[in-house]
Amino acid sequence: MEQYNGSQIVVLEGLEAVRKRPGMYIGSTGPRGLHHLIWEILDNGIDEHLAGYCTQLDVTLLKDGGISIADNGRGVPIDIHPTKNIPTVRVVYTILHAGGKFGGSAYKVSGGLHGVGASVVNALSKRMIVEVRRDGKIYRDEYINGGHAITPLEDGYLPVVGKCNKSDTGTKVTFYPDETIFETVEFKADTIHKKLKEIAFLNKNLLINFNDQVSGTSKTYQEEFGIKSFVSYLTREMTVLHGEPIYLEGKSSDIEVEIAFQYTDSYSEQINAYCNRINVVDGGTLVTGFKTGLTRVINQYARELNILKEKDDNFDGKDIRNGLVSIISIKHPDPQFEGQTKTKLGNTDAKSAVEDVFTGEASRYFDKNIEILKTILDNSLKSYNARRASDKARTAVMKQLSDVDTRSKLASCSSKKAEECELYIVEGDSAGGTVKTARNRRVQAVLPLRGKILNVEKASLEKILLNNEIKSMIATFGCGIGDEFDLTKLRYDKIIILTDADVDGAHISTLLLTFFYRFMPELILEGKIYKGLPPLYKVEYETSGKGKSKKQSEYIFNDFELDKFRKIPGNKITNIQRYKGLGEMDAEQLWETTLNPETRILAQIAISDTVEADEITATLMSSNVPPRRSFIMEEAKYAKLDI
Ligand code: 0RA
Repeated sequence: MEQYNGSQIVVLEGLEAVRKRPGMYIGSTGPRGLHHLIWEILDNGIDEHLAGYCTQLDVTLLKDGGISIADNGRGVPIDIHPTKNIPTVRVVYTILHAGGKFGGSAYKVSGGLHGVGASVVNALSKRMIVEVRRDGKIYRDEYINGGHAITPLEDGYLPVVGKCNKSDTGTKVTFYPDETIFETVEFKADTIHKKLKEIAFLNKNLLINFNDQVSGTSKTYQEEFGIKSFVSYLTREMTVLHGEPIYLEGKSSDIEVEIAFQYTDSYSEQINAYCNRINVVDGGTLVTGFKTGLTRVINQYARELNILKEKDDNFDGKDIRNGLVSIISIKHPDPQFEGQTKTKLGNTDAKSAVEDVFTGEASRYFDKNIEILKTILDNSLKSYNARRASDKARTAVMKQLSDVDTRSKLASCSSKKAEECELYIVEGDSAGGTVKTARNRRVQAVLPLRGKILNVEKASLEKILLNNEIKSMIATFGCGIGDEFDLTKLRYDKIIILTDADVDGAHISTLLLTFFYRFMPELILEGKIYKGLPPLYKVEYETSGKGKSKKQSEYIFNDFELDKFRKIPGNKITNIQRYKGLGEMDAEQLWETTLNPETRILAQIAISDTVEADEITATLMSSNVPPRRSFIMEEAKYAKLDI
């Protein structure tokens, strides 16, 4: 192993900071953080593609737990770095780049967790290998234990390990995440597939090969029509109102804008925004620009064509966006990402750029495609009329909400301090009854729901607001709905969904989550929604330590844990009871397993990606597709694992 020089000690101190507080750099050390490592390395290849030098990415999931990502770009420079005096490639992969990115790519970004740099991946890996192909030569550098270079340099340069064609250039990074840092180091092929598909949609024509050597399968992603195909993909299970998505593009003050959108018969709207290929989940200026442009253009046509009866009347933006599925993708030279999670675009020039491009290009498009314009106007008019009807319904509902009747099923808690109160939404009256007996009456309230709740994806707003289960939820939460939603008025710190661990229970919680996501998304975004995870088994067993055997019992929450339990030496299992539903537990058992904050398990519901979340709600909740159990729970964070 080579000697450390001064600059490398600094280097390692930098990477040591990453190892000490990985969460600060990659968000978490759970599966999400783990996969973030891949996205980080992929980003570099995508940057090279954006710069116009790379046409292909090859991702290989290796049998030994590693993953390699290769691009056919220019190859990371291997020359000696002017100030660090080591090969530039080693600088890239071992020096923590706070803020400014190496290479100065015009579109490199610092939004969200993106752009933290390849050195962060190295810091969190037990092994990393970088291979660069340039000038007909193959160079290789290897690092272990969080970024310690182990390849001896030859006269200061990296050794050449092979030859290649002069035109064959690129970079290949292989890494093995450190299992002392991550909760799990198992890459999920499914997660990678989804990401690669998204990357292909956002990077027209880029060829991406995914070779999964673990399962022995491979797949290629390439999208000739980019975000236009992305929209078609999102609407593939929906009823669309016009043939193909509308695709518009243009440039305004150095900002490249692409917009694709299509109307469907759904009652919700979907706007997925990307800045420099980064999903800005909370939208921001680029979304405002699109909304403003769309409202202006459609209202202008509505006036010209005398669509609205009253003279000075206008469509509401919401009327025009009803059933809309859209993608906005912009390329900004200096993006400002805002908000706690840095997932909102702040640049004011992005608003005017998107608005300008949309207004100009959409008018040009609609002048040539009158039929599609008429379809959109007709759809807006329907929502406009429905909105007027539902405004009346809403007023009526709001009046009713104060009636004792709609809230009679609620067993409230005595504390009125929202920050300590919890609301359990329980499937069925009978389980609800037991929870009422078992709970801590001071801070735990119970709202039993009768049977299935309405599928909001398939019902009009008017019908939704008249549904009894939904009315009692709105009344109980206290924070209103839709435009009038006010999180500060929420009466509970946690809203906990408690259903049986069977197909019906999964369906009910999916319907509830869909309702929250569509009408009170802040509840999910602010982490207020949880799922209670009741145990699946009660295991009675004897331990045979030192002659005496002791009878004991334990609750087990899933099959994986049961399997683990069976393998514990010395335990003799005498009985396994499988709980089919909450109703099989008595009050004491229910308290211990599902209500007691000390012993229960809650999964916090989160949304990581608006496209995925919207897509799942829209496609899986439509009537012809059976609901899938894994909805959103895949993103669940365990509030408490150590039981
Ligand atoms: C800056 C300059 C040059 C290449 C790159 C960055 C580069 C970085 C990465 C990271 C992963 N793949 C990459 N591919 C290229 C090249 C400058 C030149 O050749 O003149």
